[in-house]
Amino acid sequence: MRTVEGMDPVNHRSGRSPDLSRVTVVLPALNEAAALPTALASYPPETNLVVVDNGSTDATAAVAARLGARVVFEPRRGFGAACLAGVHAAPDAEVIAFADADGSFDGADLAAVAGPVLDGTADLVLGSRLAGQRTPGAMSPLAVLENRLLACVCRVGFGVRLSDLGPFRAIRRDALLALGIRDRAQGWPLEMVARAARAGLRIAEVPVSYHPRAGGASKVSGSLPGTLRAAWDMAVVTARLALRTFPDLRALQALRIPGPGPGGRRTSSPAHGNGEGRSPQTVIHSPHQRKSG
Ligand SMILES: Nc1nc2c(ncn2[C@@H]2O[C@H](COP(=O)(O)OP(=O)(O)OP(=O)(O)O)[C@@H](O)[C@H]2O)c(=O)[nH]1
Ligand SMILES: [Mg+2]
Repeated sequence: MRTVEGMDPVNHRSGRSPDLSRVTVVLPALNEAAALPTALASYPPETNLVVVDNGSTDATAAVAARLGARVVFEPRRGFGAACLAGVHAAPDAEVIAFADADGSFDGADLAAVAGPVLDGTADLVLGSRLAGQRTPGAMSPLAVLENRLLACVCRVGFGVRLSDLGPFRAIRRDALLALGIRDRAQGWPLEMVARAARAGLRIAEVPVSYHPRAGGASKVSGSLPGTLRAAWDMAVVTARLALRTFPDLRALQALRIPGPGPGGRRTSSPAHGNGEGRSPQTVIHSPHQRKSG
């Protein structure tokens, strides 16, 4: 596993296979009827899949339901609104993973992404497309550049060293909700990482494979309006987080987050780590033995 800020590598693959029935995968989907069959087919059968639709005009919901996923409708528009609706729809999930619904990720990578969160060796794991195997053409040179820039923003602004701000990621549900992410649009993924860093969560990345979307049209980096909108949303999030304190992060004190044991240390930024969050001795605690989300 590739890690940040000197966290010791954790080879969760050498242990037992993670119990993926404890994971709910939230897949935000906007007009993804054509891609969903590929997107959903690759997940291990024990995985709980929640497809969140907030505004599709095609058969996204019907296709997702036919393929056995739970379908959640969210009336508010926006990528972040969809992600949050999926989290709220899975109250018993221990770990939430997020992935795109366009078939660009391989569900077989879920064990690598969720495994370190399930076994308690990381708090937030991001799948890095730039560190993993990419089908030629899966990411345009512009998308690669955008993600390198975002990785740079994470390093300089929030003290997190990443190769890619990937959307395929996993985090404990209680920790995620305690972060109090406010953005409801394309700034959601960046705000998650920024707030996790400020809260001192252990952030890690693992390589994941990445393919061109399996069908349908791009909403974000494959279209100019989508790219500009996402860039704006992320700029707003960055500015807001840079200017504001994080009073809501005190909610994390109610959780017990693991301290820097032999498995590694947290990724709080020396430049920004102002002690918000919780005391160094706290540990994550696992109220849920089994999800049903
Ligand atoms: N529910 C919902 N899903 C969204 C929204 N915007 C984007 N998505 C989904 O978010 C995921 C990422 O969007 P994509 O269009 O694949 O963006 P991208 O990966 O940058 O672009 P591609 O190169 O075409 O894959 C897909 O599953 C979309 O359907 C939204 O407003 N609501
Ligand atoms: Mg995509």
